[in-house]
Amino acid sequence: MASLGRHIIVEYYDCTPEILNDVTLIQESMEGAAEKAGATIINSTFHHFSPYGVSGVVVIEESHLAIHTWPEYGYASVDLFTCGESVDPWVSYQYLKDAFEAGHGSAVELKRGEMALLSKKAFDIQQLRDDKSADDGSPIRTKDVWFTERDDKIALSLKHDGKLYDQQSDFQRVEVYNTQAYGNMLTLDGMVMTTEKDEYVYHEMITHIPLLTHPNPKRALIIGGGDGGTAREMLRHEGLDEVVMVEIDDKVIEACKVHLPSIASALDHPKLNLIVDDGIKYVKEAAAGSFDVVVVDSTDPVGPAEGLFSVEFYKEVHRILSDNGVMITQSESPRFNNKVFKEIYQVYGSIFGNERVHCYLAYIPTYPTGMWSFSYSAKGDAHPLKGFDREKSRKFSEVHDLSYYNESIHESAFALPNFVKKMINK
Ligand code: SPD
Repeated sequence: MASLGRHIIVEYYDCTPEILNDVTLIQESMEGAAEKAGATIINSTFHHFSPYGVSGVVVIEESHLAIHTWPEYGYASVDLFTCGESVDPWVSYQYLKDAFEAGHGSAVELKRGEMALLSKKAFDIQQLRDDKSADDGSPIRTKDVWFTERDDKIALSLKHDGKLYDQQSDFQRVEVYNTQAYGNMLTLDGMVMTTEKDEYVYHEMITHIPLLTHPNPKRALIIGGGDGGTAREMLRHEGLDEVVMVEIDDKVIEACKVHLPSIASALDHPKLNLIVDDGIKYVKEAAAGSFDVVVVDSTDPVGPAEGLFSVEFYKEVHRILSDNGVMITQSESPRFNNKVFKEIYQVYGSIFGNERVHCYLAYIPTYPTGMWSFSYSAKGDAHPLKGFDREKSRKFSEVHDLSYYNESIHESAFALPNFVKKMINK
């Protein structure tokens, strides 16, 4: 053998974009390519990036296979590096070409570690031996597959054991991952929406703050909220006569009923009027003064939710609120989406009046930066803190065995750090 290793640098063009964006499929294909070529896998690590792209590596006893994909260009760049005689990297090359449905592939082979240029050094092999192997001496195989949500500066990664649901709806890509730390997790267009283990923070905070401070809420409206968490929390309030929920995407409802049943548990509740339609249209057509509480449980302001962040929409929400009505929205992260965050509060202030708009915070580990905000805008005199009935809130939290909300959290959530106050002129 003339060299220690063979390194094939590969380009795959005109591949199927959906395949190149599917982290699980790519991880399986890369592992399959290693096995087919006769390699012994030790570890694999794969990341999906939001909105597109996968990077990963399979470490084999005989070196590694690495990949980076650009689904939007149908392009993948792959390194196949093997050493020894037992593995043929060209077998992996052909295997991956088929797996990615590449229209065209090109590859160059480099010899790594030319024997003619090498000479053996003396060293104590015992000291270099890795003790992380099984009793029989074989390496222990591990696998890491990661979902990553990121912008160009910050990323949040969650390790998962695979995807349970994956559908392109008319509006967005709906996926459910089985994460190791946070249980099943819903993502829309690659952005984390909710997870089984920390959903209670968001859903308790978006509902109980308005419903425990509005003087007498009878009719409530949820715009979005297809996972069902907001409806589940609202329906704990027995004084409500009706909760209307308008979700645009029936695939979100379907995915959550099957894979996030603890969150979707109230979607068949008799007091819930669940409508699959465009929330913007619903609000436009609703009668003036017809709701006491409106909760906008939206995704981030991209894709189908964009219109839910417009001045026109909020004016319509203001119109359909009753005299004492309260609008609550998820208002993004002051740290992550600071531009949107500022704009949101300017718009609410211009519609409801700045003194009737309040911001509160909660800590949600699976959202970018973990610091998340909600807005409370009152049409009339409802106020989140003035006249707040602590005892009623304490009892409510105790009776329903809530996991995040209680009377002290209610009050302290409105205490804002100075940098947040400054951003929204409070
Ligand atoms: N970046 C995450 C924003 C998610 C807001 N909506 C979550 C829906 C939960 N019902």
